[in-house]
Amino acid sequence: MKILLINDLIANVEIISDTLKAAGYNDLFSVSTLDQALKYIGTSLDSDTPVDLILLDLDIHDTNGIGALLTIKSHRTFEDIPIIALTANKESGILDRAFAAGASDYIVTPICPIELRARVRSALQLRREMLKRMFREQELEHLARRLERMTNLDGLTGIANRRCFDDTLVREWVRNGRDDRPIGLLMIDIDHFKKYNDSLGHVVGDTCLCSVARAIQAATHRPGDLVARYGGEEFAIILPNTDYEGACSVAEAIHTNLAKCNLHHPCSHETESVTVSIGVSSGVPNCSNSPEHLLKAADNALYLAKQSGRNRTKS
Ligand code: GH3
Ligand code: MG
Ligand code: MG
Ligand code: MG
Repeated sequence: MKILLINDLIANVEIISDTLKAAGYNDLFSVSTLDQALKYIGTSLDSDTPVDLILLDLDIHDTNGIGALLTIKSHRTFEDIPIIALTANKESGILDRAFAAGASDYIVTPICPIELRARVRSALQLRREMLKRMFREQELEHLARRLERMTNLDGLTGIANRRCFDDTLVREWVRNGRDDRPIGLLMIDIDHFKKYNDSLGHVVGDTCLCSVARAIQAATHRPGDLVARYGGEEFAIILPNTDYEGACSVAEAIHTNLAKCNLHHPCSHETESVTVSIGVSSGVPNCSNSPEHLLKAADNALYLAKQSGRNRTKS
């Protein structure tokens, strides 16, 4: 653990260094002015191991000790670093002001080595516990973010999963219904994907699913649009505040993007590349319809697109 000593009395510096080094605290850095201290703090802000404890002499001659304390504590990275205040005069009310300014402990000079060791040990112990707690909190935040991703994203393609789709559809249904706005819905299914897998294998099939997901994603532009993997080789898009015409233009963009990708399909006689069929529906949410109606309409349209030759959009 790193200790910074801010003190301009050579005698004190020597006794503190000797005592702490004898106690095994070897990472000790000593400065004699606040400017030097701030410079040191500034450089250790960039380092992995910033200061863990500051010993600050309040009677330092070039500055007011309480002001120095406040200046150090005003650095955001250093607000959590314990500061032990040193003073020759504990009767003057300076200790009250030191604690109010953020000191965590004090030592009256001349220094008693036994007291110094005990107070430093205790301050560093608290610092260690605080670092452990901070680390655990960071771990927990990291886990919470991972869990959130796992709950809402599809593991293969990285786009939203079915659960996220279902939740979003209900939310958008309520929101767009309140504003009397239409929701557009697209159901997208890869054509002859079973044959693709059968001839190229599942691993290549998985890669293809990722490429198709990207091509679909690239066809949407508004922040509220949600592209999801609905299941197997089916995708779905929720387009808030979008009518039939708008939804059909997104479908067209998907066909165009996929054609540009030109993913070779060994068993597709018509295009020789991977294509999709798309069903489109759109409607203003009201009490005589439901998200299920909208889904059913898009699904029926998708069936029609398959029946009438695939690689096309029906609504
Ligand atoms: P259609 O044009 O009528 O949609 O024909 P299709 O072959 O695409 O439809 P079908 O429902 O018969 O087959 C879907 C195939 O999608 C079956 C399965 O091999 C493949 N599939 C589903 N999920 C995955 C997956 O996660 N990875 C891979 N590689 N293939 C998948
Ligand atoms: Mg399918
Ligand atoms: Mg099918
Ligand atoms: Mg299919």
